[in-house]
Amino acid sequence: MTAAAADKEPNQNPVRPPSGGADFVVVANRLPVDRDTSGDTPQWTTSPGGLVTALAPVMRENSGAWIGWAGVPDEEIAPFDVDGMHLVPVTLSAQEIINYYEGFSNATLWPLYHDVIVPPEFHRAWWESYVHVNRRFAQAVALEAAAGATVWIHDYQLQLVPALVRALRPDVSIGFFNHIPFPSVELFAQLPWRAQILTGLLGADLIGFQRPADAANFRRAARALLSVTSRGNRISVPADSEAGTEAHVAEARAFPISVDTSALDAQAREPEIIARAAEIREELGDPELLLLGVDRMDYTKGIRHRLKAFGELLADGLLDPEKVTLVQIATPSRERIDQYQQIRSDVELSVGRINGEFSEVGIQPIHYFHHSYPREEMTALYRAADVLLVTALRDGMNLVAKEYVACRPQEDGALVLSEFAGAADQLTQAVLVNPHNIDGLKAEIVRAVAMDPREQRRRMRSMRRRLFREDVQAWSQSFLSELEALDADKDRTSAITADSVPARAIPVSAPAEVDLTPLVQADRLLVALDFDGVIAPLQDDPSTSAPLPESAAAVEALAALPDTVTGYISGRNVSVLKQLSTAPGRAVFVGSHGVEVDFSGLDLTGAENGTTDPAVDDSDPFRYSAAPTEVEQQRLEALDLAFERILDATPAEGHGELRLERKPLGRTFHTRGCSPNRVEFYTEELHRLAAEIEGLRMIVGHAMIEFGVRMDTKGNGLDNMIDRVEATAALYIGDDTTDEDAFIHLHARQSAGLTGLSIKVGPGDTAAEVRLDSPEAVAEVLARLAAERAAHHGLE
Ligand code: GDG
Repeated sequence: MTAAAADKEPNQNPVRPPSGGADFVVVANRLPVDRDTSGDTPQWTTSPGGLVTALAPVMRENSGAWIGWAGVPDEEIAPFDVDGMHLVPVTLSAQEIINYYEGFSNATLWPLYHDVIVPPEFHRAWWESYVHVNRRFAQAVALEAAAGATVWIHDYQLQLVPALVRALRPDVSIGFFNHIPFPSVELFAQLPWRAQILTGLLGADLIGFQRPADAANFRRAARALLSVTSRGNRISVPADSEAGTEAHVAEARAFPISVDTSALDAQAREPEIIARAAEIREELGDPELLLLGVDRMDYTKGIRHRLKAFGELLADGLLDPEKVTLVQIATPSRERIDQYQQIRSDVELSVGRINGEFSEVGIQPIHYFHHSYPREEMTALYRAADVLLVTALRDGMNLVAKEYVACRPQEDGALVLSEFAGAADQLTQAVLVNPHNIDGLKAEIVRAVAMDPREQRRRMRSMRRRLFREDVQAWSQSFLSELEALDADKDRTSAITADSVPARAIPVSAPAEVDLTPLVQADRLLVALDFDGVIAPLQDDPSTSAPLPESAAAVEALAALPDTVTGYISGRNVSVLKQLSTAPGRAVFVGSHGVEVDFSGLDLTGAENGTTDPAVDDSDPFRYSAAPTEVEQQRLEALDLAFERILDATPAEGHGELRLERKPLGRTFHTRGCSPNRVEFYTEELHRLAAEIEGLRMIVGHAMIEFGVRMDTKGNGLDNMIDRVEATAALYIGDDTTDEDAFIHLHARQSAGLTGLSIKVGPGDTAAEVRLDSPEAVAEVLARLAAERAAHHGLE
């Protein structure tokens, strides 16, 4: 496949496949487990890390799934559960590990994103593999995510996944977090596939970075290279007809990652850890001062610069090898990549030279370890060390620095920290260094080593306080709640109006022309209807609405048929809707634009037409939906107040007055009967209100504007109804702009295999398939459907 083909292909395949069961999906290159083959049968053990700690509770609460590579090439592994987490392996071939992982991810993107410390390599075969693997990850997400799920994609290996997921599953909420820096546009622009990467990322609703500077670099790159516009943190992403995505807003901002501070602090206080820390010092020959470096063996970590400074300090006599020891742990990493072999030999050469020069019998200035240790040993090392050296040349965050601070319950010790690590933004009380400046680095190491204990305590205390507040749990919570807020916002900013949906002008059909055959023959049919303007002609005073007798008869006939359920989906309250509608005992209801539901009609199969379940207390408006939360209640009160204010300010000229309808979870402002200048005034005021009160969902309809304090739409209501009824086919008829959402949802269900028909009543562009001109025409269609379906069941 050519690179160009790879760019275009992603979205041709599954269109909205049936959704799986996970409400929360984490996507990362690696699953958080390692295979332990030491026993007779291989076992999976969780690899402890900050990300797992932060996300495991969210995963358990939300029936979450984690999608990633299991670390074993060429092996198809079935999904499995470990520690209450559902893990879904994505298979990578040995060749893909070379091209996608070692190649494009770690020899193209990694160096490019870390300020080209080593030159990035650009190879088209690597890119193709990256596209391929990203697509496989996106498909796994599309199959695993439940309807409306939250999907959180991690890191530079998966930058195309957000847009691919958006195209496959427009219903899910998509977050992306970049763990490594995002380079300046001048460097990023080198990437031959820069536009594809930016477009991939912009598929997310929220794009998180470690530092504000990274987020700013990203926004600048998007503006400069894709010609998108941004305002503050928000980028307007245009629709992409090729990918099949609609226009949306993506927010790009910083969410600095952190560590599980309390857990590390608690571990560092355990007697075994304290004893082990003392033992480590003893085994090292009881140095007066213990310096520590902990890094993956990576050229970004500045290990060579650190060793150079340390070696020179020994040579200068500013550090005494008899008193000072440096422990350097460099855990093996990406060992098949040339640049990593190079850094390892450079480091080892340097360690060898320094030790060769300054060691005596019983004295060794550097203890170097090229292997990894259990977490307890790391904590003991942090607890044992007087000074931690973090000299990264570029680092997204650097968790080692934060772990050291968390592991110092006695508030002593000093942290030397590179200003090129993201952690420098939070750990401002560290001894900050520019590792490129070897003289400066040396001076700052001396300063840390000689720091007065009171000064150490003051700095350490302040850093710890911040880390307790800004721990990894706070990090994931703030990211996820921002993502959720954006989702809510989305509903509001896209207040459903006729011009904000992909609508078309379609001709009016005669009732007799509408093809009802698929519905007539369906195994289990849902007939879902809007009420006003569909079953009942519109009235100036909504309380006088009544169904047309022909419609009432047709709905009753339908409700009496086997495997046929009638339902109403309306902006009205469920309780009002029940009174006004026809066949209420058998029907199901979604009221207040999706917020309230009443499916009790489903329990009445076999009961007489029109009877109501005696157990149903219709006077309780919250019987089928939760009562407003405190925040929702405050918003309702704010709306009531605003209503008074608007009435007071109503201009004298004109006639008709704004009317308020109170609903359990919203307020509807009616302007029916008002003169045009008053309608204009009210509409303007109400739009202003939408911007003033947070968390409102605004729906603009015929002579009314509704504000919901809970987020839902007729589209969600219809989905809910289809699922509860277990329908194999659904008809939806609506007349209002609020019904467009239901039409769109029905289209999505049709793509996933449901038999469906959407009908719009009256003029205006619409996403529906068929247009009828009046409620009378609707009555005719419903009567035909009832008669033909009765005949199909042999019930004429
Ligand atoms: C990337 C970004 C960003 C190390 N050796 C051992 C061991 N470790 C643990 C450390 C720490 C983690 O590995 C390394 O995290 P860093 O943040 O320092 O660096 P990267 O691996 O480059 O991580 C980085 C991070 O993502 C998170 O967003 O901060 O900037 O480059 O937790 O303790 N752990 C154990 N034994 C070892 O020998 N158990």
